[in-house]
Amino acid sequence: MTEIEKLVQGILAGEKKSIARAITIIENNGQKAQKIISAIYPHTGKAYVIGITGPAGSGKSTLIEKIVKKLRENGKSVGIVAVDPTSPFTGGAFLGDRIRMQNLSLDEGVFIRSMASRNSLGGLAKATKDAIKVLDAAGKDYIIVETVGAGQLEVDIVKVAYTVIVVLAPGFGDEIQAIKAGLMEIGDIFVINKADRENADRAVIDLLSALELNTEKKWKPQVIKTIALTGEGVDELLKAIEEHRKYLEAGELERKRRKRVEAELLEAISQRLADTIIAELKTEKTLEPLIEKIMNRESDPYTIADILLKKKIKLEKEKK
Ligand SMILES: Nc1nc2c(ncn2[C@@H]2O[C@H](COP(=O)(O)OP(=O)(O)O)[C@@H](O)[C@H]2O)c(=O)[nH]1
Ligand SMILES: [Mg+2]
Repeated sequence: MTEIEKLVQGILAGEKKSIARAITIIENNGQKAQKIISAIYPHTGKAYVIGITGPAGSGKSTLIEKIVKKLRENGKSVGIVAVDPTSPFTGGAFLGDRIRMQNLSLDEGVFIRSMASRNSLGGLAKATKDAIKVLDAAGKDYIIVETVGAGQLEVDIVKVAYTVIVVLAPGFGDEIQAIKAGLMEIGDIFVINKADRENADRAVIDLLSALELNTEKKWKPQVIKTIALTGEGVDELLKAIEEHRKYLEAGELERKRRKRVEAELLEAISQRLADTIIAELKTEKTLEPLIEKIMNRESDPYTIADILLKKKIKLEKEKK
């Protein structure tokens, strides 16, 4: 058995060590990574992916801990992917928070992983998607992806989820921040966490009125109050997740999946094509003269790209 075959067997058996190693290989994104994805792909498509986003400090990680506990009580296995360097899941938070999270990871039915942000942004998004595939193949019933909702990348990442939960805390102008970060459009469920604070009701009202503007959606986003510290409201949140899931499963889910497969395929094609042409240019040392040509205004980047593409297609035809 090859090293990869062994690893894949470990993943399919749900072994933590194999899952962890596979995700590390995926982060480095080489030939091996592709082999792993190809081997596990037939075993994916079963997990339910939940995205949790929102401003830093709104209580996402704390809430996830409580959600996972409930899911475990119901006998469900869970994978957590945190795309957040300050997450207590990864050691970036206060000691107390961190210890609670680490207790979770001692549970055989829970796998926690943070994605390294040394990757390029595009690379990070791809690695996150592939890590989800590994956890899916490993048989996790639920996969929770935590991102700090701060920009386009986070919005992109959270789009891998079927149900997107936006977590806000009252009193910090989070609603405004959420609108700025484009979170209002992507949330299926909105949580006002830290409801132990007095201005929580005000935040709910503000949020509801902000959501009113967004009436095109067929699914009416729900707003739920929680106190992640004590677990209050978490049952309601889980209920809302299941409701949204049922709504999706009545038709929308298949369409969502198809659109994502299409996007992923197109991205893979353009990436491969670009990689191939660029690699050839570099080995043939023809890149420099082309840059020179553009610098001299004898041509432009788009024209050169077209010429290279045509040349490539012609070469492939001649090969046949
Ligand atoms: N008062 C209060 N504090 C909370 C609540 N939920 C989380 N926190 C605290 O808020 C801080 C940030 O929480 P964390 O889960 O790390 O937020 P994240 O950055 O969104 O993941 C931590 O110190 C938590 O203990 C809550 O419901 N009420
Ligand atoms: Mg966090």
